[in-house]
Amino acid sequence: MAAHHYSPLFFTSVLALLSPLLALHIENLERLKVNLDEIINIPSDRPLPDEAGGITQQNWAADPQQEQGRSGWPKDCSELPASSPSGIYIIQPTGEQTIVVYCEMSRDDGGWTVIQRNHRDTPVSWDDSWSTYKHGFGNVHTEFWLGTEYIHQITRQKVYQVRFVIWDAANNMKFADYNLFSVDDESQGYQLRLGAHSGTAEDAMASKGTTTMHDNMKFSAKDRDQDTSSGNCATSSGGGWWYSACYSVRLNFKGAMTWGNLCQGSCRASAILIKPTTYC
Ligand SMILES: [Ca+2]
Repeated sequence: MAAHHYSPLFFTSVLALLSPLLALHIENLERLKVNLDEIINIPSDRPLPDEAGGITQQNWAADPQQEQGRSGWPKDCSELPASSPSGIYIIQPTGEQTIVVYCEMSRDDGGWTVIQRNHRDTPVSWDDSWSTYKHGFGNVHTEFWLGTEYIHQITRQKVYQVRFVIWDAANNMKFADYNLFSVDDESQGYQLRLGAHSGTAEDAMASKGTTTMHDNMKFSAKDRDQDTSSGNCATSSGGGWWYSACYSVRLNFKGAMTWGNLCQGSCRASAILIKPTTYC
C-alpha cells in the first residue's frame, strides 16, 4: 500500500555514481578508429557490448569497482606499469579530457607515447586541415596523427624527449633522438621546441639551414600558413608540419617520405615517439 518513493538521498547517490562518466568521455576514440574492447587499461573481466559509445562507457564506468579513473588515468604511457604490453591505452593529460593513445612498451625501456606513424603505402591522405590535425586522424593501428593539440597537452606536463624512427629506402631502421621536445599552445601556433640531437639518423629537424629548418617553427596546415615561405608549404608538401620554407623532413605525407639525405622522397615508414626525460 505504501507508494514507492525514492528519497532525495537516493538520487544524490545515483548522481554520485554517474558523475565519473563526465570525465570518461574519450575524446578521440572514433577519430583514431578505436573500439573500446581494444583498450588495455579497461578491466577485461567485464564483457563490453560491441557498440562503442556513451552507453557502453556508462555501463562500465557506473560500477565503481571497475572504474580505474577514480585513482587517475596515466598522464602518458610512461606512467603505466613497466610490465604492460604495447597497445592502446586511455591517458588523461593534466586538466584535460581522456584520450586514447598507442603505447610502445617494449623498445628502449618502454613508456613511449606514439604521436605519429606512417607508411608510404598508407590509405591516409595526410592532406588535411588545421582542425583535423589539431584533433588527430587516421587509424591508431596503422597510420595516424595523434593530434597537435593532444601533443601539446602531453608535452606541457613534464620535460619530454622525442624519438623519430625512420625506415629508409632499403628498410633499415634508423632513429634520431632529441633530448627535449615540446609543442607550445595553439595561440603560439603549436611552435616546436627541440633539444640536442643524437642517434643513427642525421639531425634533419634542426641542422639544415634556415629555409628548411623545423625546430622553432610554428605548425602549418593547408588552411593555416604559418611557415616562413612566401608560398604555402603545407599545400605544396601535402600535409601539416612545422615548416620553414619548406622542409628537410616530410613525414606527414601520403607516399614515400623524406628524412634529410637519409631517404629523400624514398623513406618507407616513420614513427614519432615521446616520453619524459630520465633526468630532472
Ligand atoms: Ca607562407
